[in-house]
This record gives sequence, structure tokens and C-alpha cells, in this order.
Amino acid sequence: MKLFFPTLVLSFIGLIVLNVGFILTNLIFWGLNGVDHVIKGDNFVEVIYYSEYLKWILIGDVVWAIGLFAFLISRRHYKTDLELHYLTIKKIKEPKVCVIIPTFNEEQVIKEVLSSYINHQNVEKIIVIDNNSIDKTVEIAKSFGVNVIEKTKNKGLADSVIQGLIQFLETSSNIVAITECDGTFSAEDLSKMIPYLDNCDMVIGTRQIQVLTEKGNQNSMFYVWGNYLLAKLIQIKYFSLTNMGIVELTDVGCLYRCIRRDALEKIKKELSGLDAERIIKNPNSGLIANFLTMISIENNLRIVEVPITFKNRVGTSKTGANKKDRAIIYGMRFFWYILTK
Ligand SMILES: Nc1nc2c(ncn2[C@@H]2O[C@H](COP(=O)(O)OP(=O)(O)OP(=O)(O)O)[C@@H](O)[C@H]2O)c(=O)[nH]1
Ligand SMILES: [Mg+2]
Repeated sequence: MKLFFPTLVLSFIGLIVLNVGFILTNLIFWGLNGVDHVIKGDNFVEVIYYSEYLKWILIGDVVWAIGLFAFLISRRHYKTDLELHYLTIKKIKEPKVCVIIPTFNEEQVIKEVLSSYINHQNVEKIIVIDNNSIDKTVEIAKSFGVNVIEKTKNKGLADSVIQGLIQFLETSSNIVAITECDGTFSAEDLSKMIPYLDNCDMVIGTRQIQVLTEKGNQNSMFYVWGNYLLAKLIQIKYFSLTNMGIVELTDVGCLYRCIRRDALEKIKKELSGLDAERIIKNPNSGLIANFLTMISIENNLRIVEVPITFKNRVGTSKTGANKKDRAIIYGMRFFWYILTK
């Protein structure tokens, strides 16, 4: 059953290529030699019957459609448990947020980032997890009196986030916020995210609302589309016929999120599991965002995605994701991860 979804998605892509390829090839032959050259038979049934390839392509399409129908039917009652998947009200009376900030050579922006989070009314603690920066990042962080975990080796972004989450569980805060140290996210947005935690376990930001983004930000058209389509792929993976999926997602790559402490307790085992190891091996891919979202859905945590602001990056990109070829590779990794997780 685990193979059903990937098979459906991969065969869909294969069929699109075949169908479009077939139509284009026929149009070319039609243009060159006239319509008689591509149509054998006098009526519609004969055209299909006598064509060498069309009938096989159509059979493929029909088999795929039957597969899709079976998938939809199998998801009739998917994630519709009254206790687990519908409205709950668990008010957090006093939100006390611990912010975890992975850093790597961010001396240009870390001051601004730390000040903004320190000044937020609900922030109780900040943990900086530094990936062995060679600039003044650590020095500046320490001057703010925040907790700094200094790694002696750069083990990548995913490793830092996981270490930060584990450290958070040692604190008395009841919410953890994961953010980046590049100036793109805003501390004030915490105030928009926290209230949703009364009704859910994890609030994820989406950077897809144009009027909330700064012109010239790192999410070029390519990223906007890629993040959207991959987010929809996750949604389809956890699709339920009644509600079009247990989550509504539009931005697969956004790391900025808040998680309730009791919810993180439920998935903490996953942070040291095989899947976590797999994403740590892909240090720069940003897969950690995807991983956290997917393990949360699989463990029946409630997720709400909310629009957040997104500003231009300060300092240089650590992923190099601003280059198209890298972005394609990251996109492919996300795609494969979603299919095979
Ligand atoms: N890429 C990367 N980022 C790291 C690492 N360790 C810490 N970080 C921090 O994680 C955050 C995300 O990295 P970014 O370079 O912003 O990656 P991105 O958001 O995918 O892309 P850009 O914002 O365009 O650079 C930043 O605050 C980095 O400083 C690491 O090993 N690799
Ligand atoms: Mg960034």
C-alpha cells in the first residue's frame, strides 16, 4: 500500500509525457503530410483500433483513472477520527515561547534578529545553535545573553534544528518557535501564529501571499510554483475525501513555525529515528521543514498554515538556493522525499 501513492504520481507524470508527446508528434506529421497520414480508419472506434500507439496510451489512461478512483475511495474515512482530527480547544493561557535559531556565518544580521525576538512579549528563551561559524556570529549571540550551542563541526541545518528542539524540551517554555537567522522572517508574526495553537499543535507560516512579501525576495517565480506544487503533493499524499486532506498547505519550504510543547513530546522519538538520520545526511536541502510537517501529520498532530511576512535576505545564502540549478536539485529531493517517506 505504501507503493500505491508513489506509483500513482510517477505513472501520472509518465502518462502526461506520453499523451503530450503523442499529440505533438501527430500534429507534426499532420502538418507535414496531411491529416490522412495520422488517421487510419473511417470512424472514431476504427481510428483508435487501427492506430499503433493511441490504443495503448488510452488503455494506460483508463488504468490510471481506475487507480485514482481506487485511491479516492480508499480515503473515504481517512483521518476522520472524532477525537483526533476535529476541533479541540486547549487554550494556552500564558504563551511562553522558546525560539530556536540555527546560525551559520550570520554576523551581518544576527543582532537585528536577536533583538526582534528578545523584544517580543511572549518570548521567554532563545537558543542559538551555531554550525561552527568562522565570523562573529557566536560572539554577537553571546553578547545578548542568549543560550548558544556551539557545534564543533558543521553538520547542517537539519541537525541544528533537531538539536534545538531537543534542548527546548529541557526548558519550561510551552511553545517552541523555529526561525531563521537571515532577516527574512519577522518576530512580530509570532503574535499571528500563537493564537492558533489554542486549536492546533503546529502553526506553519506560508510565504505565498504576495502583499506580505517584500519585492525582490529570494522566492522567485520558480520557487513560488515549486513550493506550491510540492505542498499540494503532501496534501494529496494525506488526502481525505471528506475534507480534501487533513492539512491545507501552500508552501513546502517554510521553516518558520510554532509547535506546542505537548505536541512535540508526542513526536520526539521521531527526531532520532531513521527518517531524521536520512534528512540530516542532506544538510543543506531544507528538508527539515518538510520532515517536521510530514512526521506531524503521520502522528496525528493538527497543523494550520497561516500567512506570514517575508522580507529580503540579509547576508549571503547558505544553501545557494538562489541559483536555479541548485534549486532544481533541492526541488527533486523534496519531491522524492515526499513520495518515499
Ligand atoms: N544552509 C544552511 N543554513 C544553515 C546551516 N547552519 C545554520 N544555518 C542557518 O539556517 C538558516 C537557513 O539558511 P539559509 O541560508 O537562509 O537558507 P534558505 O532559507 O534555504 O535560503 P536563503 O535564505 O536564500 O539563504 C540561516 O539562518 C542559516 O544561518 C547550514 O549548515 N546550512
Ligand atoms: Mg533563509
